[in-house]
Amino acid sequence: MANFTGKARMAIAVNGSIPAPTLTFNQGDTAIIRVHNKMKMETSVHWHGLLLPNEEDGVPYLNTAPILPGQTHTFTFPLIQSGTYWYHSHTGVQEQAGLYGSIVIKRPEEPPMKEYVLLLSDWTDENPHQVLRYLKRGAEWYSIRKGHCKATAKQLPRATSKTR
Ligand SMILES: [Cu+2]
Repeated sequence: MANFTGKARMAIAVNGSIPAPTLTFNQGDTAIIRVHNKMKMETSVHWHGLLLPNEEDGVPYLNTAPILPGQTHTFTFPLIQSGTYWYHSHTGVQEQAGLYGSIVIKRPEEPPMKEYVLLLSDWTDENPHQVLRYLKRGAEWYSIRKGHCKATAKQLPRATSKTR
């Protein structure tokens, strides 16, 4: 359970953390990352923006097998670039539930200094599946609820936890 707004919601954390831990590497190193899936559903981790062998990219059913419940998957790839990137689940709405984090790859000549990663994300207390359903329906549900379309707002029920 996570609570960012005063309302607790089911979420997905990595090592107990949302966002997931910042992974720090040095350019030229080989990253070895073991993903233990302790959930009862499959998962995936995509290394967003990293240049790596196709089979390490982490997009399930496209270039990496999904990580099944209870399974451990080891990613191994050379770090040929530097900079700050992020990683996230590429399965369902797991990213929206909290499965994302940052990756920092330092240049070899970089002087040692204290650095901070600022990671911005959005959060909803609603079930992300519900959000996706409303968005896909093409209805102006979120505008209506915010009172941007006053005429129809009265006719529609408010989304509550009961509608999940
Ligand atoms: Cu991505």
